[in-house]
Amino acid sequence: MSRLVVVSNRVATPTETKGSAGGGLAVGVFGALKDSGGVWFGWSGDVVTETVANQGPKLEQDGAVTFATVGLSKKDYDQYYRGFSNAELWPVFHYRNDLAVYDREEYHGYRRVNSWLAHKLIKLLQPDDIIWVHDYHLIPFAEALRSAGIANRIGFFLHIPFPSPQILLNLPPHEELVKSLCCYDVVGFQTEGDELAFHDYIQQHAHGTVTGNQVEAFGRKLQTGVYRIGVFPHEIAEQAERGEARQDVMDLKQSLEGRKLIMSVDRLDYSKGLVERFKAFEQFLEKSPEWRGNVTLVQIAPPTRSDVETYQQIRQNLEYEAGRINGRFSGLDYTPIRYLNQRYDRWKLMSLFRESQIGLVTPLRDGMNLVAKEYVAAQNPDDPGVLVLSQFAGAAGEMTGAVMVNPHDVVGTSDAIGRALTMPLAERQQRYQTNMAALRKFDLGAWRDRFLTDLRGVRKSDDAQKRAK
Ligand code: ADQ
Repeated sequence: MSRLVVVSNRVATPTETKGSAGGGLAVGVFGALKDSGGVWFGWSGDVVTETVANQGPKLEQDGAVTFATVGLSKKDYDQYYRGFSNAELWPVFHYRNDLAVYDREEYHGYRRVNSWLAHKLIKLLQPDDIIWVHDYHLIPFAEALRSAGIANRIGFFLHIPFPSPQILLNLPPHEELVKSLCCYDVVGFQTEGDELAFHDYIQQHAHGTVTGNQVEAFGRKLQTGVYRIGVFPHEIAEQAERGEARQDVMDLKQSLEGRKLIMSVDRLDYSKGLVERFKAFEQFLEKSPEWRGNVTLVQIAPPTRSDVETYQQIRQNLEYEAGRINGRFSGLDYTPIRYLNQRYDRWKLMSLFRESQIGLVTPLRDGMNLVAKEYVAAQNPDDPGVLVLSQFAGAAGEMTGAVMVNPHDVVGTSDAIGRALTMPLAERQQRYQTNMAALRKFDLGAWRDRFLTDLRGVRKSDDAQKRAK
């Protein structure tokens, strides 16, 4: 079997790839690397001097897997990561053109860093390697490799939504970016809607053709596919069960004094619908005085990208809203919203999910949303909590046992909270079983294996190009 090379903006540390310490994705990708041997390449997360950056990549060996990381200079970090990736691509791909800040210099920096990273990787490549590139930071990566004569099979998976053409057209270099995507052999999306949006762009704006999942555009042939990312439900259930008896979780339970618990966990990001969620909870307390003092919303939201201005604003907004709502409904021994800005160990999060009666997951737009899936997997089958889920999360396509909401509809979400809190056991169990069946079918292993099977199935790129002519 040919070696696998994974390329992502951030590389997991060897510890994060080990079972309960790390996130599911790191564990899943590492599993594939271990099986075929290979390299995981990307940014170390450090900002360093240009001299140090140019010395990389730093190599760390773990069995058959090499972790290869480079630091970024301040200028590269600002233009490639903070700038074009997170202040332009992220908002546009989440349908928030109003928050996007386009800066031509940053875009050039984004392409320059992609090219620089590609050249760093070339030194580590073998002719038969298959290369799997992840996410929006690295759209031009394959193009840079192709320009240097690399003919290996290269696949790309987009973790976030692909916007419909009418939204994408707002992004000044939209055509160059889609052209760059066409340099991959396989391009994978989270949902059918994302794949369709890409096909629409190809047909309507790139003079290309789409036949089934085969795309021809910009003189290249590629295939697309839908690969719904999942979790390992069995592993999560074990973590949740193990955490139940630990002191922290018992302390939380005691501090709730028999109150019902609603859990929400998100990175602090405007796409996650946190302000709308707080308002829906406020509406619920306003309309249902009998629940005041009897239900607590725990919102865990560790800050991310705090050097991007829109992220500073969302943080301020949320602190204000939490304070305002708590001011309205708190009692001497009751705080309706507990708002925590920390990261927690996975077992702790999973056992908090298990203790709660509702998982409130209401993003305004989300590629998939793994928290929704983790919430379901962590439940006690005999007495499961209810997932209340936004229709705009990719996960809504499979989690059909959730109570579905439109997060912009504050009253509708508030009604859903009331319904979930009073839902009879039989209905909760039935919804849980429906969701669990989907989780088992589309687990993290299936996502990874299906993508890699498709990528291994394409011919090397020079053959593909000859066929395209
Ligand atoms: P994210 O936007 O980061 O991912 P999500 O899919 O929910 O969103 O994954 C977040 C992960 O971080 C979850 O595993 C969660 O448990 C963990 N996490 C969140 N807060 C935490 C905390 N305080 N402490 C510890 N862990 C925490 C992007 C896309 C998603 C897509 C994923 C995977 O935006 O749509 O589902 O990639 O493809």
